[in-house]
Amino acid sequence: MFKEDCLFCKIVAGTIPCNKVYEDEQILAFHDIAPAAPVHVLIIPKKHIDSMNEVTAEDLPLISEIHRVAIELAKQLGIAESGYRLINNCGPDSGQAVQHLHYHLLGGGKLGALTG
Ligand code: IU
Repeated sequence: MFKEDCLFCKIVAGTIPCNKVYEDEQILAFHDIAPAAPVHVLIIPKKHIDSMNEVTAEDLPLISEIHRVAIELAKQLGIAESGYRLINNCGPDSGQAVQHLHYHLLGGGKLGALTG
C-alpha cells in the first residue's frame, strides 16, 4: 500500500508537497513538476503499484477510475475539445523514472509526434 522509499507514496502521504488538482479515496492528481506541455498533470493511484506490469485483474476498476478522472480533468482544465494525451510509461525502455504507476495527462497546445 505505502512504499517507504517511493516519492509518489510520500506525495500521497503529504510528506512531500504537490500542486493538487484532484483527490478522492483512491486517486490523486497533481501538476507535473517539470511540465512537458502547457497542461501536464500526473494521475496516480494512492495504492502503491510499481508499474503497469504489476496491474492485476483486481486493479482494473481502479484503472477505469483513473480514466474517468482523466476525462473529468481534461474538461476542467479546458483541453477536452482541443485534444490531449493520456500516457503511461512502463519500464526502462519507456523512460519510466518514478516506480509508482502514473498517467501523464498532456495538452494545452499542439503536441509533438509520438516516437517509438
Ligand atoms: P515518468 O513516466 O516516470 O518518466 O514520469 C515521471 C514524472 O514525474 C516526470 O514527468 C517528472 O517531471 C515528474 N515528477 C514530479 O512531478 N515531481 C517530482 O518530484 C519528480 C518527478 I522526482
